[in-house]
Amino acid sequence: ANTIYRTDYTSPPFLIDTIELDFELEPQRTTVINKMQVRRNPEAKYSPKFQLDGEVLQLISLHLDGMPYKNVQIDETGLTLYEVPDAFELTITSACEPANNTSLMGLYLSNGHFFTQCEAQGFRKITYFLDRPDVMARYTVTLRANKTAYPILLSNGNLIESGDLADGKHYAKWHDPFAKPSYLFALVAAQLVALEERITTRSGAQKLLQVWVEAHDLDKTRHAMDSLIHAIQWDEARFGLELDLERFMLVAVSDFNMGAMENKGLNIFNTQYVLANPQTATDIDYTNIEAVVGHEYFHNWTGNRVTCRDWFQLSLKEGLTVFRDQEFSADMAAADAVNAAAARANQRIENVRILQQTQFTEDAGPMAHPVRPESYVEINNFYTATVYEKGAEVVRMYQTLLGREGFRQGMDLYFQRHDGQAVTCDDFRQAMADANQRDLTQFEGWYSQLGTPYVSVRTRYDEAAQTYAVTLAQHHKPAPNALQVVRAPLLIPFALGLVDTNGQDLALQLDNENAPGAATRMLELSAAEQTFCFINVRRRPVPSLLRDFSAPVIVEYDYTDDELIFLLAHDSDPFNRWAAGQQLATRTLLTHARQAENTQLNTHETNPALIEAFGSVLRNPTLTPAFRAQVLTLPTEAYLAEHMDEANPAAVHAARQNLRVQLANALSDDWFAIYAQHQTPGPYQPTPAAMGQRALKNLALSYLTDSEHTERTLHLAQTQYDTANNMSDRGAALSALIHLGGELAQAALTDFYQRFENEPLAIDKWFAFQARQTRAEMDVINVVRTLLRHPAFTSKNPNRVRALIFSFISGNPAQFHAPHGAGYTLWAEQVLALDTLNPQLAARLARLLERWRKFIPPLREQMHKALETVLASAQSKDVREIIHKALL
Ligand code: BAL
Ligand code: ZN
Repeated sequence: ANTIYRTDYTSPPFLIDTIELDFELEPQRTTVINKMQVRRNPEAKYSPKFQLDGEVLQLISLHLDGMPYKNVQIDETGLTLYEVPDAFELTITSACEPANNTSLMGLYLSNGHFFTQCEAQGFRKITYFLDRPDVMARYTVTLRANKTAYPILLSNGNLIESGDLADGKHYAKWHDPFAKPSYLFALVAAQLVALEERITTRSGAQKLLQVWVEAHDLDKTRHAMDSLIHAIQWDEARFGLELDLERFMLVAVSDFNMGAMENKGLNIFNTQYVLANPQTATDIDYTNIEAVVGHEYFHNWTGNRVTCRDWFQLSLKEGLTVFRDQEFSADMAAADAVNAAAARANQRIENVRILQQTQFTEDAGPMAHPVRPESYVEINNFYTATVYEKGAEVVRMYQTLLGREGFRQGMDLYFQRHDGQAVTCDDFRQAMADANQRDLTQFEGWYSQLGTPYVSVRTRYDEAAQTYAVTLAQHHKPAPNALQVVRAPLLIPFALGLVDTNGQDLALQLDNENAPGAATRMLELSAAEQTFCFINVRRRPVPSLLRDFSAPVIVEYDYTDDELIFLLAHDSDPFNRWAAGQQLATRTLLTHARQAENTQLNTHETNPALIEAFGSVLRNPTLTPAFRAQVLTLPTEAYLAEHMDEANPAAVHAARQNLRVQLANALSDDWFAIYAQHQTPGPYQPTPAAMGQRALKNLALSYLTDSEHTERTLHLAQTQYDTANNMSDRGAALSALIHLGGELAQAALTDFYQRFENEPLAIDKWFAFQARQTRAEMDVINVVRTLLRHPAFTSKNPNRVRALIFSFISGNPAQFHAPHGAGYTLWAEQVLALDTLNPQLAARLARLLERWRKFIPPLREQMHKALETVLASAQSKDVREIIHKALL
C-alpha cells in the first residue's frame, strides 16, 4: 500500500464553496444527489485534471453545468474529470449500501437506524468529494426517508425546512452556516427521543440543546446534558469561546469505533460515553462522560472553527482538545471539592497514569511516531496515544512556560488569525510565540521528534558553601526499528522543589538571584546539559523532581528507598507524592519479578518499609480518600512488564499478586476499618468526594479478597452486591466475588446478567469482568472462548469486542501470555475475523501484539508466528500497516 508523507503536501487544486446533498435513505441502497460549486484554487499549482475521492460507490450520473459529462475516468479510489473549466457546477448522483457497511465508516446502520462517521476519510464512502480537511464548504442537506421507521432526521447546523412526502415518507432540510471540511459532516435518521434544554449564552443568545437516544435510554441522559451545559459555560469563562449555532445536538449510537465524534452541531457518541444512570454506569463512566462530552464540544472551536490543514496535523486539534478537556475536568472536580488542590492533583495523576501506560509504551515500540507524524499508510492508525495524550502534554507545556494568561493570549491570537481556516501545528506555535513575544523555535522538537525524552539528574550538596547544584541532562534511547531520527535538545520545563529534612519546602534561591523565591521552581532545560545552583541551603535536601509532571519525560535519579518513603510522606506536591510511592512499588515489584523468574520469590518476605509507608498513607485522615486510593493502587502488570529488560508476564503477575497479598494481610485491620468508614449511604451522587469514598472502599474490598480473611470478605462482597444502589459498588462486589471464586461468584454472574439483560453497556461489563479475572486456577482463555459463543456476543459491535477480547488481552496479561501460546492463536483468529468486517477495530486489536520483541524468548517466538499468520491473510491496509511495522 502507498505511504503518504507529510512533506508531500500540496494545496488542493480546486475548491468547493458550497455543496447541496440530497439523500434518499434506504437501508439496502441509498441514493445521494450531490451538487457542488467548484472553482480552481488560485493559490495552487495548475492541474489539468480534477480528481474526486470516492470508495465503494456506484456512480449513477454526472453533470457539469447541467450537461452530462463524459470526459471522466472511474476507479476504486474515485473519479478523474478532464478538461474542466475554471469554475463550474458539478452534480453527481451515486448510491451506497448502508446495510452492507460493517466498517462503521461512511453511512451505516446501527440497530436498524442510519448513522455516519466521516473522520478521517469516511465521507468518500457517501459521495464523491475532495475528501481532505483543507477543502471547506458550506453544506445544505436534505434527508428523505420513511416516516414511521425514521421519524427523526438530523444533520449539521440549523433545521430550515421539514414536511411530509408521498408514500409514507418525510423530509428535513438542514443548513450549516459555517464552512467545514467533509470529515465533520454527519446525518442521523432514526427512531429517537431527546432530552432538551434551552440555555442563554453570555452574549444573550438563546440555544437549544438536545441529547438524542432510543426511548428506553431517556433516563440515562441527564448527566450528559449537565456535562454539556457545564462545558459550554466553561469554554466561555476560561477561553471566551461561545457556542456559535442555534442548536447543539448529541446523539447516542451503539455501534461506534471511536468514543465520540465532533461533527459540527451534531456530535455522535458511542453510547458508552453518553448514557448513564446510577444502576448502569460506574463513577468512571460518569467521569468519562463529562470528559468526552466536554472534549467533543470543545472541538467546536479547536478542530471545527479552526481545523487541520492535513492529517499530519491531527494533534493540532486532538492534543489541544484533550488538554482542554483535562483542564475542564480538573476545574469541575476542583469546583465541587472541599480540597480543590487535591481534586486537581487526582485528575493529573489519572491523566499521567494513562500517558505512562499507553503513550510511553507506544513511543518505545514499532509504532513510535512524533506528535506530528511524518508518514502513514492508513490515517486511522494514527489516532494514537501520542497524537492525543502526548499532544495534550505538549500543549500543557505552553501553558507551563507562558503562564495561564500568556496561554490565553496565545489562544486568542490563534483564533483571531485562523478562524475559518485549515492550519498547522506550526501556526499554533507561532500564535503562542507572537502573543507572548517569545521565540519558540526550539519547541518545534516536541512535534518532530519521536520517543520519550529522558532527563537524568545529578545533585551535589556542598556543606561548606551551603550550595546545592542540580545538573539536568537530556537524552533519548535509540529509536525502535532503527528508525532514522534527528535529535536536538528540547525545551523542557522542569519543575523542581527541595524538601528540607523536616519535610518543609525550601524557599529557592539561585546563585544569580538576590532573594529567595517560591518553593517550586520552573527550570527551563534547553541545552543537552545544564546545572542550576541553589544557594543558602543549610542542610542536604531531598529533591522533588518534575513536580506535577511538568513535561512528558522520564526522570532518572538514584533515590534511595528512604528518600522515596520520605517524599511519599512529605512532598508538598501531591503528584510527586504519588509518583514516589509508585516508584517505590515498581522497584520492589521488579525485584520480586526477577526473583519469581528464578523461582526464588519468597512469598513471605517483603519490603516492610514499603508496607509501613503505604499503611501510613492509608490511615492518614488529612489525605483525601481519592488520593489514598491512587497511592495504594499498584502499577499495572503491563506497566511493570514494560519495565523489565525482557517482559515476563507470569513473573510480574506472581510478584504483584504477592505484594497484594502482603499488603492485604499486613494492613487487614486498616482495610476493614476503611471499608466500614467509607460507605456512601443515601442516593447515589457522582461528586468527586463520593467517588473518592467509593474508590477507596472498593479498593479495600479488592485487597481483602487477597487476604486470609476469606469468609469475612465474602460476606462483605455478597452484601454489597445485594444492596448496592449503583454500578460502581455492584460491579466492584461482583469483581470481588469472581476473584474469590466458587458458587457465589456463579450465582452473582447469573444474577447480574438477568438483571441487566436489556442494558448492553452493563452486559459489556459482565463480559469484561470475566475476561479480566485472574484467579490462578482459572483457565481464562477457555472462559473467553466460551463467551465468544454466548448469544450476547457479536463481533459487529465494537463495544462488545472491546469488552471481551481487548479486556482479556490487555487487562489480563498473565493469562493471555500463558506459556502454551493459546492466547496468541485466539488473537490471530480474532484479528483476521475482524479484518474484513471492521478494519479499524481489527488494527486496534492487531496493535496489542506490536511489542512482541520486548518479551522473553519462548513467548516472543510464538508471538512472531502469530504475527506471520496474520500477515499471510490480512487484507485491510489498516491491519497490514500495523503488522508490517511490528515485523520490521
Ligand atoms: N475526532 C475524533 C474523535 C475525537 O477525538 O473527538
Ligand atoms: Zn478529539
